[in-house]
Amino acid sequence: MTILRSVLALGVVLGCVGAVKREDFKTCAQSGFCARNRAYAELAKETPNWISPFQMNPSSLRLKDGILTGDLIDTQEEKQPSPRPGLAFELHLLDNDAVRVRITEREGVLPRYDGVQDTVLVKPYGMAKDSSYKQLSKDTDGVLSIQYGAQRQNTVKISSAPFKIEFLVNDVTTVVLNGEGLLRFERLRKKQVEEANEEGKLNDQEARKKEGEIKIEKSALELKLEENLWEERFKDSTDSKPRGPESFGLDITFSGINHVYGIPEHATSLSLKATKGPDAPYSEPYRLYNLDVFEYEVDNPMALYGSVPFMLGHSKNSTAAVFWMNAAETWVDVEKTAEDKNSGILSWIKSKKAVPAPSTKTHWMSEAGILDVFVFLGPTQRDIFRQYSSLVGTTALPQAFSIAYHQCRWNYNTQQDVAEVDAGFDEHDIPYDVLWLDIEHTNGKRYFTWDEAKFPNPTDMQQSLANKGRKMVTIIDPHIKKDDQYHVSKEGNDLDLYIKNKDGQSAFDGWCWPGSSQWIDFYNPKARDWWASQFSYDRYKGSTKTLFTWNDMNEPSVFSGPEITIPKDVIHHGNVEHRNVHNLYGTMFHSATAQGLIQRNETNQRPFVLSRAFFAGTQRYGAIWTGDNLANWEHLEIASPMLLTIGLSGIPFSGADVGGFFGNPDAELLVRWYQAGAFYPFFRAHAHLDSKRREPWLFGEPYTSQIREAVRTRYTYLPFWYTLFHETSVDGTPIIRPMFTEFPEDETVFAMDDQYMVGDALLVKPVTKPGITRSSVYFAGNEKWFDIKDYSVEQGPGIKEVASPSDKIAVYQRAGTIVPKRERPRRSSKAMEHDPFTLVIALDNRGEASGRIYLDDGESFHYEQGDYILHEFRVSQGVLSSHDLRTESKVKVSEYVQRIGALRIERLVFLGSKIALTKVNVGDRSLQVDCTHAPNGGGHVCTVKEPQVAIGESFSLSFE
Ligand code: NBV
Repeated sequence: MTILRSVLALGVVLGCVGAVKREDFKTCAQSGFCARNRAYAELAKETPNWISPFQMNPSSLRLKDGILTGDLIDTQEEKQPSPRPGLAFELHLLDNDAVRVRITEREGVLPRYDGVQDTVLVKPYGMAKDSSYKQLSKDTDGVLSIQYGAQRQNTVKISSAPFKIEFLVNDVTTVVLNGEGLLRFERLRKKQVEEANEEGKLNDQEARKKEGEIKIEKSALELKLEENLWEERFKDSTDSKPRGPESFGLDITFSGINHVYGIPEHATSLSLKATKGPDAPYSEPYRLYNLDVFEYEVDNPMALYGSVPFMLGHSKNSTAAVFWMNAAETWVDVEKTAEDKNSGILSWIKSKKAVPAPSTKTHWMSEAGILDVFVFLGPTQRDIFRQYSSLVGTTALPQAFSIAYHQCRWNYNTQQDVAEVDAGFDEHDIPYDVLWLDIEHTNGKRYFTWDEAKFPNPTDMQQSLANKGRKMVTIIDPHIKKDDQYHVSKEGNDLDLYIKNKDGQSAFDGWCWPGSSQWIDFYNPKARDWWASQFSYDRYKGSTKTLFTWNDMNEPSVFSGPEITIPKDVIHHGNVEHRNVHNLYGTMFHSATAQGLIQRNETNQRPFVLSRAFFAGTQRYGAIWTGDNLANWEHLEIASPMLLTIGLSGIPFSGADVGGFFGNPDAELLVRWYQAGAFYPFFRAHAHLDSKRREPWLFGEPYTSQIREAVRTRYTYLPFWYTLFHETSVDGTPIIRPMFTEFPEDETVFAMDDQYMVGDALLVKPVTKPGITRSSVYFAGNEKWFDIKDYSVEQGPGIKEVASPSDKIAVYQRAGTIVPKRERPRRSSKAMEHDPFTLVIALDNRGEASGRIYLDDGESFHYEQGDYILHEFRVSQGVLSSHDLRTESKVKVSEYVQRIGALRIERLVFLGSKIALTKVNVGDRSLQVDCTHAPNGGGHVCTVKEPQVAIGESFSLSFE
């Protein structure tokens, strides 16, 4: 087995570009619990008048302090000779209007794992106040309803027999749990008891059969429900499953909602495709199981490196979301349907709204843990992002440099190589902020070390980058080479910090880059602290404060493991089986690393850590990227929907390898990828070890200039990007947004994923096909859109063909917005920090516009104490005003930030003015204004130079 995996790894090293090895990864049919839960869904479908065997005992329901509790009875179980007790049900009404539903075993044979919440939820949430909800009725038929929400606009209705939960917004059914009756809950059981029972049952059955009592055999589907309950084999590995089957499943219907989004990571479209039903494009459910998938395939619901079990549904009339808080392997079926049992015909007649749109039925299946799901009813998407992120956390505000451009390659080989690449950027006048070193920089893949022959003086190397305001990132993976001479390995052993084999005693070892390796158990708090301490400057020799970190292979990737990952039956601290927490492993590693970077400094510096694996909550620790994509047009195309999906699922700081990781892009693809990447929240070029060198100048002209232009464009918009990062750090609003987030009522955009918005202001349509010089762009809204390069104007709504020659992609600023920029090209973002600003003011039809700027020192946590600048710009009735939005106005802003705030606005550009501006005044000073016509006759472009106002100053400027 090991040899086979090593051959595979060798294939990786040699960079053989082939296709994804589908056979390395399970299908639903090969994953015991998925097959059983799917068979149950099929049984439900095939059984006329199927009803869920679960019933809520109405007399058990109690509502107190925002928590409703009750007993859930499994009527099937009750028929068993020795039935297990019913399930415990809880419903929490939260103070942010979310509702949490928890179902678990009462008095189970073994405890079910319920620890995900401790890692994922930021803090204990507040419960809804007594005055904010009201129990409506407890009818004889066992229906209990509670009204809740800011305006009591929401209702949650719990039906008893069969058990189902409906969520209504203004009396319209929006989300339904168990409406299709697919709730299924496998109880933990003892193997010996089970076997004895089984034997007893068989003997009994045999005897009764002989007597002719049992005539009906089990159907094929019923038999499937009993398959693979214990030990399970896949290829050459066996999952011992010592606790037996413990999966559960539940259907969640988004009523009257035809589009659902989220549940990354998959290389699929933004609007999720059906996996079931007559015309379903996919036959496999979407899988959530963090895996290292070599050469992943586009348009496939296979699992990838990260998982976020968050799904958002949106229609013209409603928006709702669910967060399925479970870190075990999970599969989700999606089915689109014209009708559903719950679409609430009566409720829409009552609400006098349009006939409901088709619904989306989803079926969630998890291997272990407890059923724990949050339901968010908005009412708007912004509300949902706020509600969800208040539970799992918002994006940590990154260091300013990290949203600029990063140059990476597996590998920059020597210190000399680094110096030459660095100089190349200056020679070609291309800005960049960070140079990355991949695994070859280490001494034999021993992380926290350097290959001394190739990198004899890492400190000097970092210093010479730092002299130009640049940083360095080195890779640190979670597999630790087994080697007693290697201090990290030895300490890990001495302190007993590794993941254990299924016996819970010996350390697990497997095969990875360094050869035989062990994996740090990040579930052990001691291991996390120890790991964090490895980043101190005295331990990580050769590191300086401008060195940051890249966490790769943290799914974790184990070449010798089943599905290239760690076996599910290995044991973590506290006797937790890996199966329960698999999808969280990478995040725990990511968080311990971020902690290390914070605590290495006395001076309160923000960390920067890029991770490949992710889960809900990852945003609190750093950025992620979409892993090993391919240098082809399909992968460039799929990057937009992937990043949009990850972003709306709470992790906006993400990017895709620019240029494509495997293979060699031609110059056209590379340029187009830079143009797209300049509008990814995380903007990094990267390449495989065996790909040809492709630093931005290597293809010669005109490509070098085209790449320079793309990268410079990114730098001009850095103040705008940074402001968006601030916004998301406060309320979880995605940075790059699907069109439907900004235009929630325009059905044309609900499935649109080849163009998107950056914030609320910029519309971006990457070119993702070769040989294209025109793009067909959808301009939404009844508004104008201004080309960011030449200010030509397009009027929405409608599709227009616009020019996308080789030196640009379509990027437009939306009327009604004000975007802050810095327009002087420099070699790094640091070198721009004292530069003046430009405001681009795109007036809407009423002559109005608004926008913001957020600024701080770009490095420290002092902003948390109010050391920042936040100004809002607004144009109304011929007046441009700027006012302070800081809430902590009493807090003293540091001298440094005051200096930033005193930087001047050097230019105001007014777009969309119906008449040429003639007079512009600040107080009694009148300013010079120059107007020209926008190229395609879309109005005037008027520029005011040196208005003599500062970026952090409150001012008011009139124009006519
Ligand atoms: O460390 C080498 C690579 C890295 O360049 C890439 O970005 C990661 O996604 N790493 C995976 C391991 C090997 C990939 C074939």
